[in-house]
Amino acid sequence: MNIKTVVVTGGAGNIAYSLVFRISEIYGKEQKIHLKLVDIDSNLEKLRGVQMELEDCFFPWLEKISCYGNCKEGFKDADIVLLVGAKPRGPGMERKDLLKDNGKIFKEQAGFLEPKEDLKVLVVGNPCNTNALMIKRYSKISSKSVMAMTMLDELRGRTHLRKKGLESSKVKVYGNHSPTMVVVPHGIDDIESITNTFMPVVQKRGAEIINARGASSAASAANAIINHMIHWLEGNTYFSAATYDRNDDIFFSTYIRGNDIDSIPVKRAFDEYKDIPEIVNKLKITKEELLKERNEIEGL
Ligand code: NAX
Repeated sequence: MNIKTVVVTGGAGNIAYSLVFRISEIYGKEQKIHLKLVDIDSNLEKLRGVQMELEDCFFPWLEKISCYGNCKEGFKDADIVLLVGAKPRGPGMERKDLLKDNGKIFKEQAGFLEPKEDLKVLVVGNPCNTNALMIKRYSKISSKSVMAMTMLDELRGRTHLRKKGLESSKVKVYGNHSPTMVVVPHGIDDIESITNTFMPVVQKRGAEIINARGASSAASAANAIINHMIHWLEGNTYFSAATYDRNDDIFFSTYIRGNDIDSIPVKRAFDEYKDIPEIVNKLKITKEELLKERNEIEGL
């Protein structure tokens, strides 16, 4: 029997709690799955709670479920690795400290990833672009097996347009998954409203949800992970994701075709908007931010 092994780190966290019960949507309900949940040792008991709930759902696709307090065992035989777990930014913590703490976590995790044909590793834990760079640098897997997630930003953009009665099947996200991200709806020419209204709405949506809900996006993030993985596996649809740029040595979000990961997303983005200075300036800012993040994790 063909069983796919799907690993979710941060398995005891908020996003995972919305994600794991929907994980069969990635491959379709016919596919049997061995689900491996990974978290830090001190959360093993919580992981077991999630395991019990999954078992009680009596899902036909759930062949096996295992819990781990380390990635060494957790990553074995993986077909898909969803790197959701990360250290959160605590009160008074600076972004550069967050970068370093998570840089170390992702560097360690990278060492446990085993190369496998068609392995797909999605980095969700923030700062996701730079964490993805750590995975690329310190693992033996192909850079084409690693992406960082900006799908939630794309879906947020499409939602905003729909509310305004504007249909756009593509909302392109460029650069870093941070407030500098550049978000452009395809086929809409009003640059002023894109830069002054549309982009800030998407950029601030995460903070708006925290203010309203008292907690960060979880179910919508889980939904974006599933969307991303379906697109990636299908290989023939266009979607937003951060991929490795071999020239600038950063993970830069762009709009890509599933399997056509060309390793120069920065150049493609600048080429696409070369006649629109407002967008080019914003692309420069988000690229600079990624280069700065890259410098901050040097030597970890
Ligand atoms: P939670 O704090 O609820 O859960 C994180 C879990 O990760 C915890 O259970 C923690 O113990 C675990 N963890 C920490 N270090 C670990 C390690 N070394 N190995 C395994 N597990 C580890 O956060 P949650 O709300 O689930 O968010 C998870 C991450 O997603 C955060 O970094 C968050 O910023 C990021 N997000 C990324 C998004 C994106 O679009 N890329 C959107 C949603 C979200 O903000």
